Amino acid sequence: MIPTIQASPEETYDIELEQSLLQANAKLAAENRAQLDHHGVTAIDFMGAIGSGKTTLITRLVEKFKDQLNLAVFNGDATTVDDVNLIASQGVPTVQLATVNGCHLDANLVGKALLKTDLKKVDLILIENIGNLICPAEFPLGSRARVVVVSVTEGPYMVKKHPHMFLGADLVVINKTDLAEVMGVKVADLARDAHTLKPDLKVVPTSCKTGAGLDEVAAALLAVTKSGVHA
Ligand SMILES: Nc1nc2c(ncn2[C@@H]2O[C@H](COP(=O)(O)OP(=O)(O)OP(=O)(O)O)[C@@H](O)[C@H]2O)c(=O)[nH]1
Ligand SMILES: [Mg+2]
Repeated sequence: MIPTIQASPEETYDIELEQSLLQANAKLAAENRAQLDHHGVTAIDFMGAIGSGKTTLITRLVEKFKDQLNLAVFNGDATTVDDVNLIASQGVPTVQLATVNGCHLDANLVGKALLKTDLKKVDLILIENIGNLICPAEFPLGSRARVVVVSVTEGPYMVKKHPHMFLGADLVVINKTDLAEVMGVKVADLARDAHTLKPDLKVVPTSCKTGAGLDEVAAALLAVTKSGVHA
């Protein structure tokens, strides 16, 4: 028998701290959203495990969008400037969000990045969250849509094991499908697990390497963006 330690509701010191933190974040997220809506700006938050392909997907979307929309990109990265430099080299205004906790972005940091962004000149902000499939789910940022990028190289159980992440998603991208066969992972099984959690969830298989599925992702995000633009 393997011993299990199950946290109990009486452990209130943990719970009280977490609740007030989450409430404070939710309030700031609502303020971010109000500010974005006021300017007719859409923000989209890209979450997913380390290395799932968030930055690569954002670079592909920047290529697709940059002639039709005014873009900005916020890159969550606690340790390097590699991602933000890559995006900046595409000629898009960027802000690096270097978290202290290293495991998720929060609405306070995003609010500070908004202060550094000329919202009158931006239509769409793509936000790369910190690589993590757990904590970011609890910290809304004020975005209009949340995208989860899961790659076949993470194995077959990632969707089942992280339900909160997928329940909070508006779009799931199953990336690196070019490697599915060699990984022995069935894309259809990952999609089924996502739909078991949330039947109406939009799921798009992609390969950022071959370009498969990227037009469908772009179309879905464009629809979200257009719905946020002031008439
Ligand atoms: N074969 C293949 N490789 C990919 C694909 N998408 C991304 N990669 C590669 O996967 C690696 C990680 O991609 P990133 O875009 O840096 O991943 P990330 O999610 O931003 O990673 P972190 O910022 O560290 O959390 C890079 O070497 C990419 O070139 C894909 O669809 N197929
Ligand atoms: Mg990245």
